[in-house]
Amino acid sequence: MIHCALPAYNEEQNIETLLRDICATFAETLPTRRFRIVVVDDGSSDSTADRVRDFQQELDRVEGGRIELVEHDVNRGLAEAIRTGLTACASVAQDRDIILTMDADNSHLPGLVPSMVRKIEEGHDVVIASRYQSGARVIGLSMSRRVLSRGASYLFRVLFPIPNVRDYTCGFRAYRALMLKKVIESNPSFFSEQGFTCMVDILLKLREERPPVLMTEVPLLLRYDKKLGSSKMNVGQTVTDTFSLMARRLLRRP
Ligand SMILES: Nc1nc2c(ncn2[C@@H]2O[C@H](COP(=O)(O)OP(=O)(O)OP(=O)(O)O)[C@@H](O)[C@H]2O)c(=O)[nH]1
Ligand SMILES: [Mg+2]
Repeated sequence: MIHCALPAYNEEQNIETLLRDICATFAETLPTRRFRIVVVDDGSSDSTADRVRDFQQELDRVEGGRIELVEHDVNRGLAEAIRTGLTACASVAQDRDIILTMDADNSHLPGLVPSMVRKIEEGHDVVIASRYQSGARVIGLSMSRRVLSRGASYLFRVLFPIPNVRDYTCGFRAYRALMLKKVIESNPSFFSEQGFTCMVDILLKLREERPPVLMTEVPLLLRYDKKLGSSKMNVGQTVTDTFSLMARRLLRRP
């Protein structure tokens, strides 16, 4: 089974399109795998949860898939939404399952999932949809955001090298369920980082695991132009948090 955790905060304009796209793509391209989508509505003040409930009823017609909605009563931020989503997936996943995360803003296309699944089947434990692999494309993202992301990628590669990994921050990933379940169970502080740096921190923690966690990447087509509504990311806060995380991890502080 494929479990897909979707953290969603005020995504009423995007979530239904994304869910429809995931269901159609998975049913067509991964017909032998059942799938389960866990939407974590992170205390949205818009109608994100209602949009998901509407679609849940429609999904009765799609074979092999189901959608679950977990609601935070107040907004707790991306890190807590990721924790809730990954924990919900890992707690029921079988060893041979695959656990995905994607942004719910429609900028990540589910058409990439079959090649990510294949990489896990080939033997990798983590597959990252990467903006920095040959063949990747980013459409619609501002130059300043591109420069910041590229700078972060460069610094993390120099300070915390991981074989085959160039994109430390992208939220579109696939994990081998067996590996993720073991790591979550054995490390009570696996989800310790708050803010948008939680995605990097997961990789930095997996980097420390022994035997080594095998990571690889596939080139991402980032369709930022398909995202409706404005960016909710606090860029200044994320830059500060990123430098703080780098310093703490270099000094081996929590
Ligand atoms: N911004 C934000 N996103 C959240 C929060 N909780 C969950 N999310 C979801 O986390 C995912 C990633 O957030 P995004 O805002 O898309 O982050 P990003 O892609 O780095 O930046 P933008 O797309 O420019 O906003 C999206 O699916 C959000 O809906 C939260 O508290 N704040
Ligand atoms: Mg986004």
